Amino acid sequence: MADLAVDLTAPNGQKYKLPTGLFINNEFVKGNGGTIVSIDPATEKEIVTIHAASADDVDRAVKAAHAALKHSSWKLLPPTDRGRLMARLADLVEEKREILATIEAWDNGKPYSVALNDDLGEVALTLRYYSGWADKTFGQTISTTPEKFAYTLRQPIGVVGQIIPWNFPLSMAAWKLGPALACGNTVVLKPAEQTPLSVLILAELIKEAGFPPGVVNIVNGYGREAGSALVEHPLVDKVAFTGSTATARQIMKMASATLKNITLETGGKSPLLVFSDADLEQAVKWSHSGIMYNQGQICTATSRIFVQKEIYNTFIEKYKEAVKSTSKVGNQWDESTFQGPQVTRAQYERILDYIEIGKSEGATVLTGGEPYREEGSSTDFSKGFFIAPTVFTDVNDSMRICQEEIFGPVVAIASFETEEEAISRANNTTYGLGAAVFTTNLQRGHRVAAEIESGMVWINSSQDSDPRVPFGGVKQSGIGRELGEAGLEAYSQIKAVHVNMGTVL
Ligand code: TXE
Repeated sequence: MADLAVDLTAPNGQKYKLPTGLFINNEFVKGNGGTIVSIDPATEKEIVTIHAASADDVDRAVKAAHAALKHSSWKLLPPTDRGRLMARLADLVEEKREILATIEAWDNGKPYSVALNDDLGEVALTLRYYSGWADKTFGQTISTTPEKFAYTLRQPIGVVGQIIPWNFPLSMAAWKLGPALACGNTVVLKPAEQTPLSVLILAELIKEAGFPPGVVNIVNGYGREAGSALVEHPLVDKVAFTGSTATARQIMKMASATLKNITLETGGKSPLLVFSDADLEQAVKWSHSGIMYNQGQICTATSRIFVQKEIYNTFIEKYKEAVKSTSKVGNQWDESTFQGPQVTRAQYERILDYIEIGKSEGATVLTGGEPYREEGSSTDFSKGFFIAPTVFTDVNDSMRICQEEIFGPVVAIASFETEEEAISRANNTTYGLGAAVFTTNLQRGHRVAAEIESGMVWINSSQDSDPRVPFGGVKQSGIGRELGEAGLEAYSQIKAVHVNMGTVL
């Protein structure tokens, strides 16, 4: 494959030129790690074939990032100007949001309107938020003795390797790039091989915004080759990863060889508790979108719902109605689509396997439970990775569908009697990413929020996320925090400088 750019016309009529190479030193270059074929998950047709990075290509990218770290055009750039570049990038993302959303929807399968309004909105907001932090991260002065004092400098960690998943490709890139650049690091980012396309346009915008060569390098490639090479590279000082818990474990092992700083955001099996005093309409609405949004491919998806016994039957009835009225399945371009195809055949099959596991474990399928098919729709369902939104009832907590992350439009609903029982069952998981509680009792809301073992809790909502608010997990859902002021700590290190003003020993 020789071409480094191709002309594409998306199903919604948008035309654009897509770079297909690796972005190193602000140039697109060929990759030597084979190719990646990008597939439209609604039609299973090829969109385009792009370059993949070999370990040697990753080495080139890391060396470019290392050189940029030392180069005065980045190292000596006043922090305010660093922030200005980031704000410019946010502006460019907004200008190009229709193209970016088109590519995101085509490559990932999410509805175009969701990509445009939610994903692209979040990308610009996150970059702009962190642009404001660039000149507001300071050290401290610490008095020690009358003749001595110390001060701290907040310095970048260095070259950062960032590995992102396919469920929110551009948002994940912004979550990772924002704090890293605000703190003055340089970056090699590896997108997921399932969704490699939209970040290629982001790369063009990074250059257009004026970032010096080597500050951001983007290498598409496979996890086992390009991903491992990035994690193992001795010049990479930090690795930030979002993906599966299994891969996170491998990354921790690889990173231990050179004792790299790491942050990990992994899987979840987040609980959502509905108490009998809850606003039922609200609880149904949020608990539906909390798992069904983004085709259920959300790390914080509230995939286990616990409903207090007194209202369980009414809740189930209303939930079924909500799925019927809201979860409209279709292709990315139909404006009425709520749920598009799953991202890949592998994910589609994995979810269908879990549905079969749930049935064989004895759970009841309230609705769904199979691939989605519909006659006479504007979407052709003879192809594509469409799954009927699936609700399991009559579950018990030890079932695999209640313990393992399914990462699809599949939810398990159980009942509980007391607050104590609800908390203990919510915490009965190796994960600890998100949790939600629905109640109109103020004390109970805060009491449960404090007791749940998770990095984030929503009271009377689900999936709220904001660049100003820290995001991350406890237990096997991750290490460290992204977003907010906490996100800066993951990308800067403190140097202590001791000063002696006196002359005696
Ligand atoms: O994840 P992987 P997969 C969960 C979800 C999903 C499951 C499998 O349950 O069904 O993981 O998804 C890179 N060294 N989540 O297989 O493998 C890979 O190239 C370095 C939850 O897609 O973890 C990609 O860029 N990197 C999640 C990234 O890791 C490696 C989002 C994620 O891929 C690597 C995605 C290696 N050895 C999946 N192997 C969330 N937390 O949001 C792979 N990669």
